[in-house]
Amino acid sequence: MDDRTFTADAEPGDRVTVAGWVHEVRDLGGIAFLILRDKSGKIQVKFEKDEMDDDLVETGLGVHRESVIAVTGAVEEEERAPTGVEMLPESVDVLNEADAELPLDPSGKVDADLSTRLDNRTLDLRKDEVKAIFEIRAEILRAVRDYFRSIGSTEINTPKIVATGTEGGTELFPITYFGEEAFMNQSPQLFKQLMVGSGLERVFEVGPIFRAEEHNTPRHLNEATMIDFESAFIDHEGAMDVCEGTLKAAYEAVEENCAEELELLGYDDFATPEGDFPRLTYEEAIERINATGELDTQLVYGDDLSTEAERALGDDVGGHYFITDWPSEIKPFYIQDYDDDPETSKGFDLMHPRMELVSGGQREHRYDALVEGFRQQGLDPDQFDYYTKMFKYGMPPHSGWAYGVERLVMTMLDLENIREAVLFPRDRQRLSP
Ligand code: AMO
Repeated sequence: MDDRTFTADAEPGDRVTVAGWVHEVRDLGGIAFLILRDKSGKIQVKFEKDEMDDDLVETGLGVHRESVIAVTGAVEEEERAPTGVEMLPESVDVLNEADAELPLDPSGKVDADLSTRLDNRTLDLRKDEVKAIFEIRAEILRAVRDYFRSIGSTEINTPKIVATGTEGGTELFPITYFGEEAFMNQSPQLFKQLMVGSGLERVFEVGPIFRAEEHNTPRHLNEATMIDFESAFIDHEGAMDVCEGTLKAAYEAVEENCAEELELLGYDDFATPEGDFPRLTYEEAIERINATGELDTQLVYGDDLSTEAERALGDDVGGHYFITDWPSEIKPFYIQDYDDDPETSKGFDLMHPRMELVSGGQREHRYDALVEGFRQQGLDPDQFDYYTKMFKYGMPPHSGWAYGVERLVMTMLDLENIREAVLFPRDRQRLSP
C-alpha cells in the first residue's frame, strides 16, 4: 500500500491507487458509481458498463458496502461528482469483503441508538460526524500539552495501581495484587503533589482515572481521562490563571484547526470564551442560586451544590466561571484552609454553565497541618506515610487542579451524553467492547 494516494490528494490528470471502504454503490443502468471513502474524504469511481472489462465492472459493483478495496485508475475533472473529480478504474482489488448485513449503517442513513453505536464503535467511527469528535478531542490534548510546555510544565506518568484512595465520596475499584488488596487509582493527586517537591517543580499528566461511581448519568463515567496539573510556588489564584489559560488554549486550537470538524457537527458560531472568567466565592454562589428561585429548598452554607443548583447558577452566569473559597469540610484533606479563617478552604472549581469541569486548590504543604487534616476527615495518616513523610523534607507551597477530558469535550461540543466523548465508555452496564 506504499503507493496509495488519499482521496483528498487525487488531482485531475493523475493516475493513482486509492484504498478505503465502499461507502455506496449507485447503479444507474449503463453507468454506475462507487463512492470510496478513506480518512481524508470520498471519491467517486465511475463504471461504464459497455466500455469496461466485464470482470472489472462485476467486481466493482458486486462488492458489499463497507468492504475494503483498492482502486487504480485515472483521475478526471467532473463537476457533477460530489468532490469535482472522479476516477475511471483500471483495476479493483477487494482487500477484505464485508458481510452483506451490517449491525450499523455507517452512511448514517439509518439512525442507531447510542447503545448499538457503542456496541459497534468501529463502524460508528466511520461516520464523519462521530470521527470529528475524536479529531477534536485529539486537538484539545495536543493544544493542552503545548500550553503546558509553554509554561515550563513537565509531563509525568504515575501509577494506576495503588494501595489507597484519595478522593473521598467516590468508591474505589479493588483488585488483587499478588494476593494483597490494591485499588485502581481515582486520581494522580498524591503523586503529582510529591513531584512538585521533586526537582521537577511543575508537572502535568494526561491519564485514566477509575471511579466506582454508582450514578449512571449522562456525565459520569467509571473510567475517565483527567488532565492533572500541579505547580510549586503558585497559590490557588495562580492555579486558576493556568486553568483558565488551558481552557482558552484548547478552545482556540479547536477554533483555528478544526473548522471542518466543527462544520460536520453543525457549528457555525463556535467561539473561544473571551474575558476573564468570574470568580465567585462559594458564599456568593449560594446567594445567587437562592436568588434564582429555581430550587425547591434554599441552600444553606455548607451544602454541596446539586446538579440543579449548578444548572441554576450556570444559567444565571451564562459562561465559564470559578467557585472559590469552599467550606473546608466539603473539600478533601489535601486542600489548604485560610490561616485566618480555618473554616474556609483555598479550593476552587471551574464550572461550565452545564456542569463542573475542574476541581483544584492550594494544597496544605505544612506537615503538621496536613496530618491534622487527615485526622479531621477520619483518615489514618499512617496509611499515607509514603506521602506525608515527604512533607518533612522540604515541600514547597503548591497548587494544582484536574480537568475531566470527557466533560471538556462534552461541554465544548454541546454533546448530550459524556459517552459520545469516549471511544469505549466504561459505565455500570458496559465493560465491553
Ligand atoms: P475531582 O474528583 O473533582 O478532583 O475530579 C476532577 C474532575 O474530573 C472529572 N471527573 C469525572 N468525569 C467523568 N466521570 C467521573 N466519574 C468523574 N469524576 C471526576 C470532573 C471533575 O471536575 N484530585 C482532584 C483534583 C485536584 O484537586 O487537582 C480530583 O480528582 O470534570
